[in-house]
Parts: sequence; C-alpha cells; structure tokens
Amino acid sequence: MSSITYPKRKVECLNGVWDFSFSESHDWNDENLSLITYDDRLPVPSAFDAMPGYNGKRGVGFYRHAIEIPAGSKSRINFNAAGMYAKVFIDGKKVGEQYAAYTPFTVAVPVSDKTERELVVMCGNRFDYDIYPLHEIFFDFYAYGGIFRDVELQVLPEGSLIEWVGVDTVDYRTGDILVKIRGLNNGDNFTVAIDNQKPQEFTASESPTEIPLKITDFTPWSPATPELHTVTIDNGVDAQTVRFGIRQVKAEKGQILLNGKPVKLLGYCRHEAHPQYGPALPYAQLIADLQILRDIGCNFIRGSHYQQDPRFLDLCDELGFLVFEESMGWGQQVRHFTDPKFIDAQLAQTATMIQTSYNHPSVIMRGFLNEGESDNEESRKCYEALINLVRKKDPTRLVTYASFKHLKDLFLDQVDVICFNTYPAWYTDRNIENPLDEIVPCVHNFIDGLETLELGDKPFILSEIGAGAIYGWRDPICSHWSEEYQTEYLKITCNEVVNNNKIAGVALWQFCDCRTYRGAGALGRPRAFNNKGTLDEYRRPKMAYNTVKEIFKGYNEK
Ligand code: ADA
Repeated sequence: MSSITYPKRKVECLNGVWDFSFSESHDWNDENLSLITYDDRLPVPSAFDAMPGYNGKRGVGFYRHAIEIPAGSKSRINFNAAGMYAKVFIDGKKVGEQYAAYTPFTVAVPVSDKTERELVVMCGNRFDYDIYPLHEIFFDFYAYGGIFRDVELQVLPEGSLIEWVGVDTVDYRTGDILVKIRGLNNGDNFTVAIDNQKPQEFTASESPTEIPLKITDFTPWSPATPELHTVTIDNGVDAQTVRFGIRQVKAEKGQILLNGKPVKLLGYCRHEAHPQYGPALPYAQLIADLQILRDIGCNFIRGSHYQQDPRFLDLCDELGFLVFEESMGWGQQVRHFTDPKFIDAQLAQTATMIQTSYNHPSVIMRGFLNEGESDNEESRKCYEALINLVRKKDPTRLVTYASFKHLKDLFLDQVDVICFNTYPAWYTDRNIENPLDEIVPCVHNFIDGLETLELGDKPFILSEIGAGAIYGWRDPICSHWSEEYQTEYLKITCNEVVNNNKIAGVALWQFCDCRTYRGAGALGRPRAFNNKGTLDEYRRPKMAYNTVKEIFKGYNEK
C-alpha cells in the first residue's frame, strides 16, 4: 500500500496515456496554449526525452488530459515529480508551477460548475539558470523533461483538511511516539487510531497539534524486522492515514546506532535511471533494484543526487533498507551559494523533501549539496542555512552532506555524520603504475586527519568511491575501464570497509551505469554513460558483482 492514504477524499490516479505535443522553440514565458496541436500520445509518468520520438531533444513538452471533477467541488492534483520544471494549467489558466525536478508539488483546481476539465502540464527541459537555478549542464547525470512520477487527483471534502501528519519515535524501547498534525484548528475535535484499533478522541488546542501516544505491541523497525504501523487522524470531515515504524537512529562515538545497536552501512549510491525510461522507472524496476541490492547483501542506499520516488521509499520501509536521502545538488560553487535565488530554491526543495519523507523509517539521514564548494568561507551561509533547516524540520534524523573537500571542508563540525566522496586509484596521476595501492592509504589518511581535527567522534562514511568498467570489457592487464580493474578496486575497498571499525559505512559509486553528459562533457565518460556501476544500465551484473556480494555477505554472516 502507499504509505499515505486519505479515506475521506475521492482519490483518482491520473496515470495513463495523455495527449502530447513538443516544441523545440516554444518560449517558456508564453502561456497561451490555444495554438498547441496535440499530435501525439505519451504515457504518464514518462520522461518525454527518453521516449523514441523525442530522445535527447530540448524544448517544451505539453501533456494534456481530460479530467472529471464533480461540479462545485474543491479538488487538488498532486504531482510526485515533474522535470526539469513545469507549469500546470486547468482550462487554459495557470494554477501552479514547479522549479525542482524531483520534488513533489500540489496544485489547487479552481472550483467550477463544469464537470469536464482540461489539465495541461507544460514541462521545460532547456538549461537556463535564470529559469531554473538548481540544475546545470555540468551535472554528471542526464537532465530529463516530463512528468516523471505518479499524478493523483483528490476531490476534497468541504471543511478543514488534515494537511499533514508526522510521527516521531520518542522511545523505541517503550513504544512512546509523538503524533504531529497540521490542519486542525483550536477547539477541533478529532480521533486518532493506531493500526486498526479503536479510535481515541481528542480536542486540538494548538497548531501543529501534538499527541503523545504509546504503541503496546511492537517490534522496533530495523532491516531484519521492518515492522510498520499506521495512524489515522479523523476530524469528522477529512482523514489521513500515515505509515511509520518505531525506531531510533543516533550517532555516537564514531558509530551509527540503530535502536541502540551499532550498524555498519553497506551499500550503493543509486540514481533513478534507466536508458529506456530515464528517471520515470516502472514499479517492477524499483522492486528489481531492491532485490538486486538485497542479493548483494546491502542494507544501505544513498539516493543520489535528489529526492527519490516515494514508491521507492515505501519499498525501502517494507523491505528494510536504510536510506541517506539528499536534495538535488551537484558540484555547486560559491557563485551559487551567494545567490539568494539559488539559496531560496535549495532551501525550498530540501524543506519539501523533509516533509514528504518524514514518516519513512528507512530514511535515517539527510543531506544536500553533493560535492559543493565547502572549503570556502563564502559558502558558509548557505551550508549553515541548510544544516539548520534540516535539524529544525526533523531533529530525529542525522544530518550530513557528501563532501569532496575532505579534510579542508569548513563545515564538518556541524554535521552528525561525516561523508566523503573519494576516487583514489581512479582519478589519479597517470604516472602511477599501481594505482590500486592508493586506496587503503587514502582512507587511512582521512581517518587520521579527522582524528587530528578532533572530528573522530563522528561516524565516518565513504559516501562515494568506485571505478568505471565497461560491461563486457575484459582485459588481462587489468587496465582502467576493464571489469577486472573494477573488481580489484571494489575488492580492496569493501575489504577495508568491513574490516575497519573506524568506517561506519560505504555507499559505493554506483549501483548501475547511468546516462550522463552529452557532447564534450562525455570525454571522460565512454558511451556518454557514467560507467562506475557494479551493474550496467540494464542491470546486467559486471564481474565485480560477486566480489562485492561475497564480502558483504561474509560480513553479514559473521
Ligand atoms: C562525483 C559525483 C558523482 C559522480 C562521480 C564520478 O563524486 O558526486 O555524481 O559524478 O563523481 O563518477 O566521478
């Protein structure tokens, strides 16, 4: 089931085949839709530029769909993601827009006495910093356009709505939880029901309303026991059921503790990507990816480099994976971190991410700004704003970001977990004959350096490390790009991770190959793919698969 349901709203999934039109030249500011000719049909969800008719094209895609809403009813449409940016129109009138590709958004449908309504979503995929400062041409993952994730129509009841429900574990040993509710007004009567038990009655006295409760019969959520519960809030008019798990995550003495016990995080960075679908992955693919990760012996996924599909997080909750969730960012610099437009967009997408994934027990840590210029004093304001935002919005998760400035990073003292992205033995001096010898000393140098900086008490994670291999490229001299080299590389890395108790975890770069830059940007990316996957883009295992599996499984069986 979906982890959020609305028992008193009429909910309709709008996924299906919609009318479609594409224009390479349409001006993004031109909101007159009357001249658009819908000469094609496309699935929703889809990335239109991953579809055969529009592969690689940049411009504006128009998706159109007829919807039925009872006359005079209030309603809204939830989009789980649309890229790179989108405007939504009902009956030709703009009702909302979104400038954050992987971030959900909602539009209110203007009430009408007509039942038949026309929904048009305009999706732009041209790079333009002024329109969309969050995504740049230099990012090492392909920027698609389209309606990437599920679309849902909700016909709303008349009266006040339960807008949001969040559940905090207060004590994983006793089952004490805190239920937070947004949308209730002072004096409103409402009920709270845990799982399928009898509802208890309450009266709201503040906003957000906070209700302490105790679950009596439970096993704390963990990868081995992914037990889930539900809470239903009902104010007589509207109701919302959310799913949660009882668990606590803490950083202590260099370790990550899940329900009081140290856990070593073993896993991969994963893009939501497939050559045929771009980021609009079919449900079966999400499940297949998790089956593969489980087969390798992983308990950990870094959702690189943007908010993941809520269906994927639902599955992580159900199957027992631990997730490092991050908002979109890739290698941004001081010029971004000093631009109020960028900062505002960054804070907004991160705040939405936190609100959306609040009840997923799988999400144990949150980050942002992958590989930003975090060794520069001028970046401080932006980093601190994000760190404070994440802590304030959700004090129950760990705060981090993936740094490639390593020991020169200026903000490590402010995070709960130190995450370094590093590529010893890959991006290295061409005069080194045995680059693989660099891996272990590089990792030890970080650990020693963190001790010297008096940061040794914070858990340390290798949030990226890896080597490229072209699927099927075997080479007796074990050169760069060969499956042999990647296998050796990951063998050394994984052995170090499982045997070194100063390493709290690893997110190997990366789960599977994925499409990246086109043009000269791809010079270091054969096939225009990032080839550091342990599987290729069709999820065919490379030679390293069994090596990583043997090491992770060996560790898990200890
Ligand atoms: C970076 C980045 C990844 C990828 C990787 C690589 O660390 O965070 O997205 O680009 O490098 O393959 O070089």
